[in-house]
Amino acid sequence: MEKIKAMGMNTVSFYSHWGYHAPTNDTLDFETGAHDIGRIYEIAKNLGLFVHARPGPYINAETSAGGMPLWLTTGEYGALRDNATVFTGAWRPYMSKVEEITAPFQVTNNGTVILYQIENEFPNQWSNVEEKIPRPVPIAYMETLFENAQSNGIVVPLTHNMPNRQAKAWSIDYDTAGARGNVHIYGLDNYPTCWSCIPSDCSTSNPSFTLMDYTAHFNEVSPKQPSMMPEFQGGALNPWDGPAEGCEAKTDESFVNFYYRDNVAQRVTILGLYMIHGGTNWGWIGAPFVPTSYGYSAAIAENRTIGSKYYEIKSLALFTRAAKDLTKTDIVGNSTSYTDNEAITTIELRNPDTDAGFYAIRHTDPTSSDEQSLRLSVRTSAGNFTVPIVSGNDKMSLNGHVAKILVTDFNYGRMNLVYSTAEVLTYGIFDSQPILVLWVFNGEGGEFFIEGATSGKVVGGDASKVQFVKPEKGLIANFKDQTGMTVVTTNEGARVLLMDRDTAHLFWVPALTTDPTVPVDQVAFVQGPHLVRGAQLEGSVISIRGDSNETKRIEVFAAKQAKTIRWNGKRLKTQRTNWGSLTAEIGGPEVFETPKLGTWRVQDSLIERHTNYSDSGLAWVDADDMETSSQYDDATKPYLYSNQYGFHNGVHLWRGYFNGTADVVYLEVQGGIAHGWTAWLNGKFIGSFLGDLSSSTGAKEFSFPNETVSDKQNVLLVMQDITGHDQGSGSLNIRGIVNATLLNSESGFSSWKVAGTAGGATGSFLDPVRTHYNEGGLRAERLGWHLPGFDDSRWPKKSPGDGFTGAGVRFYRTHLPLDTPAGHDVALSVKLNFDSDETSNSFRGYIYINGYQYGRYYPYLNDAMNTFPAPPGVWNYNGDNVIGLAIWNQEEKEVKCDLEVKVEYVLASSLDVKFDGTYLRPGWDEKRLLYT
Ligand code: IPT
Repeated sequence: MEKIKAMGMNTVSFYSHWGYHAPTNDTLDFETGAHDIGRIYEIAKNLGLFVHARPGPYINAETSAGGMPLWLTTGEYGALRDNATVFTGAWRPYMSKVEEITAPFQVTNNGTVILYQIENEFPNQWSNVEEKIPRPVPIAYMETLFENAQSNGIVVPLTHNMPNRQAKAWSIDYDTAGARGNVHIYGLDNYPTCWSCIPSDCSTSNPSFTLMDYTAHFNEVSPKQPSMMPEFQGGALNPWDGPAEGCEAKTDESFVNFYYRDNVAQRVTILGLYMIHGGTNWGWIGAPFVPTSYGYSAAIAENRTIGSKYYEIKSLALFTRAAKDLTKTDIVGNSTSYTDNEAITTIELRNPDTDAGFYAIRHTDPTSSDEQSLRLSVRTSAGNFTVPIVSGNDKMSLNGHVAKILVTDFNYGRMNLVYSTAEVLTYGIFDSQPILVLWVFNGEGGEFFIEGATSGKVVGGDASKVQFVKPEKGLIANFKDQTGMTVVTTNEGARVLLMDRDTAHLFWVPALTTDPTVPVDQVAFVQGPHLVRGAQLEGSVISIRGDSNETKRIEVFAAKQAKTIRWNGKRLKTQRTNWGSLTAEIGGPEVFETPKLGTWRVQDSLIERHTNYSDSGLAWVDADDMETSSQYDDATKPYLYSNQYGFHNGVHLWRGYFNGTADVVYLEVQGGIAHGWTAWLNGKFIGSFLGDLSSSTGAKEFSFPNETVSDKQNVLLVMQDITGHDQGSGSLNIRGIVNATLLNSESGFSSWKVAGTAGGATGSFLDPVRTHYNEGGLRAERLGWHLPGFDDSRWPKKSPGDGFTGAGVRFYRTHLPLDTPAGHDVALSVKLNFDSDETSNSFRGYIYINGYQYGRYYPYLNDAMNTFPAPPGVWNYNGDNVIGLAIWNQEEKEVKCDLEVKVEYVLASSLDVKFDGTYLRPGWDEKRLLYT
């Protein structure tokens, strides 16, 4: 969140996940571990960020059943996202609780929550959109959600987000039919290059850099509301078959530069980026969720790295934060006739109150990245100009997939920038004197006109590149070939900083206040560091917090009272420049290498396959339901649907008994896209379904090998893993065994038992902190071998790299002692390595870090997606870490797999990753022993 603030953003949005807070239909947890959403509001408030809360009840978000608790998926609650009493009764306690927690944090209570979204991409208001024929049930559902929020004290605007431009739902302006169900602010989501890393996942895919007409859409659907895009593409989810490195290339710094400027040009005044940080929960429609993630190629990467994409968004966000006139504009023109170059199109926005102008220029063919040069005709208070006007100098250029927003009559403090061919980065006011910051692409030049100034001087940088001209109403400065920073002063004491893109990327504007609107006289400017997280001015000391990746000089602009720079708590030898800024050298990070992993120990994690194993313990329940509430009732009986037995996540074990011989078993198992299963008869491996990227069901027929069938009692063990429930209308698709049929058997299966997440059958899960999503019914999980504090001292010493032969599951455990250098942020991930020439890829690996399941590795389906970062708090940087690895060999061949802890980055930082996060990592306890 500090990184979001440092980017220039004024708001953070988060989804709250119903299923995470409601493990059963009569529990709600907003307290344990990381469940307290009130903390998000407090942190946002302390950082100076508004919050757009998006609690669902449905959220999508690549999560299992789109965030619906999995106890809803049995069919007992009828259709989801419906207005029937049974479904309303299910969501009301959760939504009410979120609202109760949120209400005191609203901006109206001096808090931080400014918008509140109900539902998510729920397009069902109209059965006929153009004729506005309403659909009563979804409308009643939306109305109930709306009333619930208001009756619980939510007074900030209620919002919604639509997935496309066709459905036009829930806008009070569009609803001239009086259909009801509308929210206060209509929203439209859009992902121009597809929301998936694999473009064929999207039904329509446009050539790169195609644009859409949002203006016309908002004019039609929500003309009296702010034009809001709650989700605009910030990256792309990465499905099971995606590239390991993600899709940053298609949503890179050019993408964000170009598209986000277009959003501004189309008068989008509420713009949310999905996502700004993090990973996607593996996969998409068909099988989204497992409790692990893979990068979304977001500006703040899953491993918390920031780079050029982050910096490029910052350049625009700092501008929009300072350009208050942008919040109220009309589009007064859109054509190619603004410039002397047909290949360039300009949109002109004007603030009707101040007459400030904003000219957004881009290639007329948006897919073009040719270098174009141009002069632009602007209308200003000082007259009409075609700029740049200084003759003999370069024209403006537009080079690559980029756009520019150029201002006229831009007020900065008491000064007026009549026009500028360089983009405004920001401005600030220090001791009543403004500093304006302008930037151009590396090596480009620019020209700007300051009203009322009569002379100017280059006080820092190369004076020979700057030329001054004095028209009647002020001063024009024209500069060439910008590299680094140039400082210009005018006779009135105002300063202008000119910089190239690289310099702008490392230019920060930390706020000296927690007011999210960041008044321009309450900022500092800092150029140089990798990241500036915050600043404070106290007496003569300007204290700056941030991250450093190298030893370098930084430059700080602050009020004159500041004489010394303190960087991350350390006073620096500070000098003052001729132009009034302060400079000092900051240090780089220390070298840090991960310590060696401790001894690995191993245990068999699948003794349940053997005939002499007793399944009479608490872990198991009889799977004997002859009826189901599911609409999918066409299955062999008893119903082997895991959710109706209280088991929802991860590995499920099914034990089916039959008497006397049989030849063949036919099994149809449903676990979601990329799921797999393996079967053993009387302890002997009979076969596996290794997984499929296009089907959530795996059907197989296996003949029983000679001498595996007894003429007395036989037990078949089927182990399956669940990759999540489908999203949207697919949420009710069942998980479990759809068909289990014996051929040439006298009596067929006589009975079944099932084991899943410990405690599931009785509705009392054992790990409220990490939650039921974190663990399935693997022996290692039920018995808590993945948890810190479990005693493995009597286990044999063997590492996953030693390998093993035979279908089964081994659980490996080791320790990583960490003591990272104080004052550093260290990002760590776990990586699995194996050599496909040497060993089988028919295995599934589950990674646990201090009990958190942080990765699933399915090399048979994608062996490249093998790196799984985890955040501080999951890692303990100040002591022992327990790493667990379950290897499920799906065939008899040998599997071998090494685990490595990787340092993603080491930065000198103010972030305290060594905070005490013990509460997030509860240890093993004896209750686990009951689930043997
Ligand atoms: C949009 C969802 O609202 C969001 O939850 C997430 O799933 C996102 O997609 C993709 O990452 S829906 C989109 C297909 C328009």
